[in-house]
Amino acid sequence: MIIFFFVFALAVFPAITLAKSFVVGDNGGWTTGFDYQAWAKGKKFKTGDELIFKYTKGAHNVHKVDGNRFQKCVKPPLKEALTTGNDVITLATPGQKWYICGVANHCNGGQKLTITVTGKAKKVGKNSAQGIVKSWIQVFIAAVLTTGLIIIV
Ligand SMILES: [Cu+2]
Repeated sequence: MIIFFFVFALAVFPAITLAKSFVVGDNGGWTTGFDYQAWAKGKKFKTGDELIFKYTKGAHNVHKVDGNRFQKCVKPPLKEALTTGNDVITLATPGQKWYICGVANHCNGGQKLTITVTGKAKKVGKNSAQGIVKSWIQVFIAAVLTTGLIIIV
């Protein structure tokens, strides 16, 4: 019962809805031979959300590109690539975004993703712990609401 109220309280508090993190390709990760447009289909990307590109370091990388480079798989200089194997990109502004892998011919092989981000532009906090703090506040408020509901009932 308590858990039910807790979940209910979380659900009815949209004002502080958490930003979402999307692991690109889910368990498949960022790799070749994967249909990223199919993966993105039906997902709602909002400003403040994160994309996480997971891959074996060295096997792939991530370039944020424009639509033209995306179409033609034109790689930017390697030094501009994200290469950690666990690259987190915060979607700070609305609009269409394009990402490609710059390793070998992977982009031509389909390792590319385009998404459309909705929402208002957000200042990306320099402190990445901000999101975690926010989530704890949400849990706290949910807990308070839950307690309140239990007392009322
Ligand atoms: Cu690749």
